Amino acid sequence: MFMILFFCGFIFNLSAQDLSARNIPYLEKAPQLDGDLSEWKNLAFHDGIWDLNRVKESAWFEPKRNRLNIDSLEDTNSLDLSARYYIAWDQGYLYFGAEVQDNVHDVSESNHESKRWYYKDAIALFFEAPRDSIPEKFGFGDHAFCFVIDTLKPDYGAWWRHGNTSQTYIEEPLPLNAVEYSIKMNPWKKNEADYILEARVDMQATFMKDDAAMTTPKVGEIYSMMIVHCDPDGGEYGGHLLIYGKGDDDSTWGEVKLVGPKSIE
Ligand SMILES: [Ca+2]
Ligand SMILES: [Ca+2]
Ligand SMILES: [Ca+2]
Ligand SMILES: [Ca+2]
Repeated sequence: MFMILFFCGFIFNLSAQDLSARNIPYLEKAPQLDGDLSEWKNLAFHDGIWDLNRVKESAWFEPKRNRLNIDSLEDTNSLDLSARYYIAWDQGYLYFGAEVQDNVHDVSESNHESKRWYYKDAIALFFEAPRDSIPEKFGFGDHAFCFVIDTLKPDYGAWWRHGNTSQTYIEEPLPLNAVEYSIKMNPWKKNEADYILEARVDMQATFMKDDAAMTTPKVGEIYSMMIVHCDPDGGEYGGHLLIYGKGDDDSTWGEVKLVGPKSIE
């Protein structure tokens, strides 16, 4: 009996570890949003390089949604998409960074609509703040911050999909006072389609806008998070990597926890 309990406890511990919150560290010094992440990337949450092969090994992998396109004209031996993501916070902002190797830059499409960031090279951060146990699709508390990798920064370039108490899927540009970002193309002088995104989103102007109960973020708070990285490369809907979640249902998004500053050994 004792052995069975011990074994069950062991299995439970393993799965608890697997589901444990990813920690998002606090930044004591605000970064310069200049397309160079060096001053804060080691102080942020990051967990290595993501590409399709790694996503295929993940618990949330679904082949229909997670795929990359190799166009018939592309060199099939070349790298399609590989990225590192960095996330941090302070009292005012959530910070996002991404260092991306890409083979084809593609931010235009024939059926363009402002809300169609997912048909362009784009990185979207999906958050539920705070996390709850109710499965919702862009309901109250759900936010996607979507950055099209277009250095011209069109008005749809920083997009906000969210919900409130009466509506789901509200689609609008992030208000100018809620976002600041920079994109650096070809940062390593290796490939013109490579890029770095460095961005911040004002939490008061987004998470707290329609939620009277939402207070200034504090250490220990639990949110949900998913990253959606779009890479059409001349195709239609094209390539997508879904990381830490399975789609618009927020109950599939991974748990993240706001923590204090990270110490670097
Ligand atoms: Ca910087
Ligand atoms: Ca690509
Ligand atoms: Ca929910
Ligand atoms: Ca691309």
